[in-house]
Amino acid sequence: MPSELPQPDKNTPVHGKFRFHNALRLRAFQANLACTLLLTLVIYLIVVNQIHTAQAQQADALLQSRLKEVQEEIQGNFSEDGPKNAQSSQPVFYYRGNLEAAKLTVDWPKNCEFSETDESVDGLIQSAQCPNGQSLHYLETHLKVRNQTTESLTVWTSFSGNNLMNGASTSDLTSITFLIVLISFFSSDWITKGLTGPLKKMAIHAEKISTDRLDSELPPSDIFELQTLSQSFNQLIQLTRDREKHIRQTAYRDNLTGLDNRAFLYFALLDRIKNAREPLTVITWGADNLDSINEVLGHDISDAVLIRFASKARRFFRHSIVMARLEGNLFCTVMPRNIAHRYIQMTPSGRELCNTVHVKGYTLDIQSHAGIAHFPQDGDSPETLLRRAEIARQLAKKTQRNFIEFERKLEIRSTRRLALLTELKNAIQEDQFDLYFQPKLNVRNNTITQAEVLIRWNHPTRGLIAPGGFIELAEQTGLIKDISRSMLQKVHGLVRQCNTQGITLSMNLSAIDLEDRSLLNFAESLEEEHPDNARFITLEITESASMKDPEQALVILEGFANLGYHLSIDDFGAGYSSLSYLKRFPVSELKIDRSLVQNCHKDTDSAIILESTIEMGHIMGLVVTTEGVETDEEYQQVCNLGADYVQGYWLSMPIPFDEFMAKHLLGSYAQEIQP
Ligand code: G
Ligand code: MN
Repeated sequence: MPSELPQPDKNTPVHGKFRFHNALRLRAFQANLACTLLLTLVIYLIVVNQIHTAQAQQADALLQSRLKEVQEEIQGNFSEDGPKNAQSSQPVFYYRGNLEAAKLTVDWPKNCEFSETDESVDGLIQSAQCPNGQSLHYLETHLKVRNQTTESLTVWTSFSGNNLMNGASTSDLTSITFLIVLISFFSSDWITKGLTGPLKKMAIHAEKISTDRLDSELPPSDIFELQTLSQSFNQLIQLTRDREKHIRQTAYRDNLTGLDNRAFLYFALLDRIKNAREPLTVITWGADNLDSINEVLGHDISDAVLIRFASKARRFFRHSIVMARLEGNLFCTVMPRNIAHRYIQMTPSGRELCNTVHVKGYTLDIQSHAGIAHFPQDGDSPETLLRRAEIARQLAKKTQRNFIEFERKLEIRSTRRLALLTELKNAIQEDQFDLYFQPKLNVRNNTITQAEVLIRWNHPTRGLIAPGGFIELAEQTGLIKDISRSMLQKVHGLVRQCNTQGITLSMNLSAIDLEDRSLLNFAESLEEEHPDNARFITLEITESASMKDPEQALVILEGFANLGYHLSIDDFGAGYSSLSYLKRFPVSELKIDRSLVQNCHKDTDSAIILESTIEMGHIMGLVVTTEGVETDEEYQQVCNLGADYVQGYWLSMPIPFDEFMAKHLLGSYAQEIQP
């Protein structure tokens, strides 16, 4: 499924990681450095202290042994500048005199600090702190010599003391610092990697997920916190996955029928077109009479019909790639062309789609017409293919064909129609319509007392356009209502003038005019302006128009009849008819279509049909007019078969009002004088 989500910038996460990695490393390095320094300091202090203690003990031992030596010496071989200890690397001095005197000798270290409270106790080692970190240990003792006199003896030694930096050279310090930095660096790197490794994995997965790969999950981690993070993240992914699934379902599925929807069809078609693996066929079709089902039986039934209709279609087009409801009652399928070809060959009748469905006790006949467009020949984008299939479908619907395959000329037609529609709207605004008049001959008394008012579009560039060229479009777009209104108004405006010449007028109504009360309401308003006019006007309703919704039509027609209008059934015999309904309409005239008049003088069957139709009209108490009489022979025949009125080119083409009035006044219709 193509995604419209913005793709993440490939560089961003890399930079992000890099920065994150370095920041973490710097922090770890700082922490490590501080810790290592502290640790080193503590160790250093302990070591120094231990060395010092050891040195002090050694110094004390030396002092004791020296003292012993000197004592033996004095008591034996006495010498004033007694020998110095030659065995030890550390010099031990003695002085035959008391401590105060010893301090004056050259060997006594200078500027040593003595504890004030210390008093020299006989034979007890004392200590003092001297400059350069030297420690001084000394003792003073009294001993009896041979002459039994008591002599003072002072023994002392000094050694490097507990001064921290004492003895440490610059190179030692540099090495230690370098070592500390090195240890800090590698340990921080190790820690950072331990953390960024799993984080990096997480980031890669997160990146995958952000590029619409919701199937991946974050890997488990040995680090507790990361494990928790990873679990939370996976829960989040699961949630997003569920939500996405739901969104996809609602975004790409038609809720009512369970088929795909337009968006899905669009994407799937686009995908197939991009890959261009095989020729495709797009088929659109509709449940065309659903509107009437909706109106008569309500939404519930029409929804149920759609569901049944959809499931039938799904079964029928089971080889389709996509099967979608585009909107309302419109469906579409996409399938490989060779398969579609088999369907088209196999089901030329298309009855499988136009079918009866049984819904909630109703048996309903669904009318359907299909439009077909092929990829690549008819277009290489979903929009074009759908539009062209739709153009073909519209034509199939209009011409009552089961299906039509798109052809170039259909589009030209539809473009022209679009242009015409704009022009038609304009024509209504500017009233570019002229009235033409076609007289009717009363064959019983050979007089002209009626004329049918016909509309012509006086197009600024295309010239006069007959109703066949625009009425259908006007009906499909509802513009016919405006046209009928203006016609009715114009006809009302002419009634008085025609009336003085003994002529009544008739005009055509459209099926659309019988669907709602708007024209009837307008007629009522005209009644106030032109009272009593209506009885000089006949409204012609085509048979099929009145049949579309006979009940509604009946209400409207009765409304017109009540206003005084005469009503007439137009084009009778041209299509499907229901006499039982016709009988219920308050009509007074039956106009028989040219298709029944044609050839009525040539073949017997036609004559029989025409005759019985005329007779039927008479039986129903209607005045019968035969339309489209073009030749003398036809005229003779319709007269023989009992028609009351004759209309057609034989008598006159539709002509402009002035010409019509002039001819009427002069009585110059050649045919009028004929028997
Ligand atoms: O449906 P209705 O009868 O209102 O149709 C009238 C149309 O029939 C007008 O457009 C008119 O031009 C056309 N028409 C009138 N008389 C004849 C005729 O004798 N032959 C043919 N072919 N058309 C006619
Ligand atoms: Mn007519």
